[in-house]
Amino acid sequence: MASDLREKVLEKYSARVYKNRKEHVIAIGEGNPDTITANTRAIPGIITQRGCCYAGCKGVVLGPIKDAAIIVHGPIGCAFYAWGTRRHKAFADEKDGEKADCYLEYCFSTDMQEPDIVFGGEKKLKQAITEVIDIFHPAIVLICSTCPVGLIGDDIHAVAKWTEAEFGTKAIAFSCEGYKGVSQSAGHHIANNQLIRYIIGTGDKEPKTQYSVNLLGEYNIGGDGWEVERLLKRCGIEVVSVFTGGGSYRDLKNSHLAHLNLVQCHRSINYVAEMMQDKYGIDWLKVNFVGIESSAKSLRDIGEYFGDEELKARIEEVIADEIAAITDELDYYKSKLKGKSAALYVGGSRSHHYQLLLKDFGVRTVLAGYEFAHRDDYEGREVIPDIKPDADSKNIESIEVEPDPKYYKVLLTQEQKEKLLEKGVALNYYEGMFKGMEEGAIITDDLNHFETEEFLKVLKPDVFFSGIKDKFVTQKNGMLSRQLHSYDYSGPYAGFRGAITFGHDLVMGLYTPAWSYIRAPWQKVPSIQGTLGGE
Ligand code: CFM
Ligand code: HCA
Repeated sequence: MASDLREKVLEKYSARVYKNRKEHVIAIGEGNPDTITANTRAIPGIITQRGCCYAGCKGVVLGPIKDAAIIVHGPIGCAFYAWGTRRHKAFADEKDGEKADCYLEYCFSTDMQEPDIVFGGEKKLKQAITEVIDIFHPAIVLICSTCPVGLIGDDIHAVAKWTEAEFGTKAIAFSCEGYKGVSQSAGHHIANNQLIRYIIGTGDKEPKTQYSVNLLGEYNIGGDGWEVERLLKRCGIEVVSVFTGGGSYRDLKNSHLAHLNLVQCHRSINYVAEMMQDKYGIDWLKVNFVGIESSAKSLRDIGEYFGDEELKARIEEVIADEIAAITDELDYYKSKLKGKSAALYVGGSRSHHYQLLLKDFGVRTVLAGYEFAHRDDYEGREVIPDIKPDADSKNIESIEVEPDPKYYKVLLTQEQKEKLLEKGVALNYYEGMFKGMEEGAIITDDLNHFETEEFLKVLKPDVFFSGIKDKFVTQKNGMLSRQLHSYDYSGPYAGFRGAITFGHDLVMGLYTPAWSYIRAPWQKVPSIQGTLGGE
């Protein structure tokens, strides 16, 4: 039983750690609750796989904006981490027949040193901004702070104001010090807040067609965003802006003029979707372009939303054509993958989305978890526009940084829901990870290194999908590892064609079992073994 396997892993902890972790590790079914504790502090001393607030703000949400000069105010290591590791891609746009500005190849930083910590770093930040503007003339400067900036109190917001007054260049500051919140998630929120405050709504370029969308939470990892855009364009749907993979300040400015927001990664950008709904009345639709069934469903949902018969017919044609083009390969990869099992551990949405793609190939998920997701990413939720917080409700969910009462969400009773549906109020529905996972599978929130190794030993999946931090220990234990953050430099995996690339990569890995032939150093040479201390 999955519950027994869970106990086998967790029982090694001290009583205090056990009590904490058992709320984050849930065996599906077997009479267990379908609720989980998430988005709480990692236990000190435990090797979590999470990142920091700065990684979520600068690395994830802002990093891909190609025409912004993003200056990291902090040590160069932080600047490098959030520049050179995440695999978002972009092309410089054409502007007046020439290549427009694209700064993704540059890593701008104040390279903070000890004297800056002692005497303050604002002077150095102003110097860096002056140099960037002199050399590149960017349309916008974004300033991101790292931990020491918050500790010494440099006022980056005042420096942003100074930049605008001194050079007439738009500048926005992000107080995204790494230590804020409990993970990357706080950083997403900080980035989202500033985007809505200072960028969205500042342009006036109207969409060219009546079916225009923004693609939210699509970061173009391995070219996924390009594949999704290709599909949408084939259907006759205009993409106004992409938040933020391959996206630009030039386009984000006009995003409030689009007809609909499509949300791919809900975790990192739900705040923008909801704030745009509130401020500009733009509805949002949760989509998922990972997986064959999911991609088809997402396109159909868009057609339903616009309700135009011609558009719906075109969407059906595109789906049929895309599927016909991959059928032979799909059948082949299915025959190779059917019956295999997988474990997935990624940030905040892929561990759910990729289960659906694996299902398309007949691969079972035995364990899945998120680094920094919130309860709704696991349990699902319905978002009702314009419902103000109800003080008596027991089910109020809050956002962890700068809570704004307007964005508190109330989970409704079935009766309330039906009433709203009768009135024709659209419910934005977000499925969550629990639904669709099989009885006996295990969900792990904030999976740590110890649990990773132990769960892989007891569950023995054929492949572990995760990130760079746990890749090598997985391989050294003789198991196939595939990275779901960077796709191990393959991709795109989105859409119909992407599914085939994914199937190909997985078959290649599983049928080349090189890692099972190696013996890890600790298996050859006796090493000291310890046990976790109890209380
Ligand atoms: Fe969204 Fe992402 Fe993810 Fe995320 Fe990330 Fe990423 Fe991820 Mo790495 S925005 S939550 S903070 S889908 S960087 S593109 S792969 S952990 S599962
Ligand atoms: C981040 C970025 C990351 C890290 C990937 C990994 C990404 O969280 O700071 O750990 O392999 O996708 O690049 O999630």
